Amino acid sequence: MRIPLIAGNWKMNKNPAEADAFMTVVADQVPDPDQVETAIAAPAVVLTTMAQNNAPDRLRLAAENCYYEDAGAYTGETSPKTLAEMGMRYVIVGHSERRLYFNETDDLINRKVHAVFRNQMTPIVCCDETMGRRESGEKIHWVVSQVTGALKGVSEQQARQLVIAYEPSWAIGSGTSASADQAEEGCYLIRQTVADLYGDPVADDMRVLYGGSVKPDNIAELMTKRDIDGVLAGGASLDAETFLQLTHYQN
Ligand code: G2H
Repeated sequence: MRIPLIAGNWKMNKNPAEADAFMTVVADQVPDPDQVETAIAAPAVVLTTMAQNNAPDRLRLAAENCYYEDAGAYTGETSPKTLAEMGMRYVIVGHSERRLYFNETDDLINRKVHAVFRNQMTPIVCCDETMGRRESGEKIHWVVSQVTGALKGVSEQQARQLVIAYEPSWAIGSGTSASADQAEEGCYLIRQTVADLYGDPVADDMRVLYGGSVKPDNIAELMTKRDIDGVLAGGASLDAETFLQLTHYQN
């Protein structure tokens, strides 16, 4: 059985004091991780404080990015080994903003996926899709090639633990989410791609999230879909009460 994962992605928002205030509100109120797992991805500089201060056991911490080497002369990069030592459970890899503004390629993303697994964390691999590609019918090829590229050399055992997020760029930060059916279509395509690569049992274990303008008023419908195992929420994860509403989508 796949445990739902409700993850927030703060992007480049919040300072350590704001992160502390958020944690104080949500610490005892997020669901039991055996029922619904919850995570917050924060900037590395903020994670340092969060990991030291009051990160509750039941809320997983996640990094928004990392480098693919563990240490060395890579000025300005974040070591996956250090993130693991700090207690990170997840690392977002290949978010569309990384692909768009920092020219991240499938090859780079694949190296990062290996680095995250090597350090016993779980990658949340993001897969995007532009409106142009959707309208021109290129969508399937585009999503399949991102998934295939990210998973090159990933073992069957690692693929089972993997999380992949389907995040159509036209829904990101726009305030307009994909419809539940459009989101399911993308998540289904990702699961089928993993099934083609590793077989149905692996694809059945792996979790697929939807991301793009998820809010308390659309999460419940998204979560009814067979291939949607959770969400990656940006804007709606910044306010503690709103994030809590997302995590309690079943109520
Ligand atoms: C997509 C999402 C979080 P938002 O980037 O990954 O952001 O929910 O603000 O669209």
